[in-house]
Amino acid sequence: MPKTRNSKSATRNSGSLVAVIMGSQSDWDVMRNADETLDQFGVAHECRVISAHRSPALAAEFGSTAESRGLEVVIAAAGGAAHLAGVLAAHTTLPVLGVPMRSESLNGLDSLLATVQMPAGIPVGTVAIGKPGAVNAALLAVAILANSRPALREKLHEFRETQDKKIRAIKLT
Ligand code: RP5
Repeated sequence: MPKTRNSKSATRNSGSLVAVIMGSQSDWDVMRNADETLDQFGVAHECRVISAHRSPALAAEFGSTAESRGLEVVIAAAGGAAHLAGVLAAHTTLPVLGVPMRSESLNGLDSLLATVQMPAGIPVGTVAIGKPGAVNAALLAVAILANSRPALREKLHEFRETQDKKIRAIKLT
């Protein structure tokens, strides 16, 4: 499965359907949950660090070439002044899912608001702060891809059935 981390070219077609982008290497411990979830569904994807603030030209280049590279969904995670998802969304019409990272000073509330409060016209689908958001962004990406891929839709049904069975099997006393 293709996975590129900070490869030099943002324009090469890697065969990935989903890009998992994060603002810093420090986001990886959380965002590996998105990586693992996409692996679980066998979805070709790539993970890389691109900062809206520290590497603004790369963010613009990545966003504006994402569609022509064959990507179908972009997941973007950032913390604090979390502008990455919005900046990528400004450069592409692909669906962009924003994952707010927990931050040191405001515990991720800053990240959540910065990611979710997009102006009308440039949508970012924002998920929960941290790990639940990373997992759910990946599941939403799978659900988007499943609209035209019946095998993925079937895997999503199986995933939900497994969850349901686990809950039903819980005996507390
Ligand atoms: C954001 O600032 C990153 O997404 C990260 O969540 C946060 C802190 O980054 P580092 O200072 O750890 O690189 O841009």
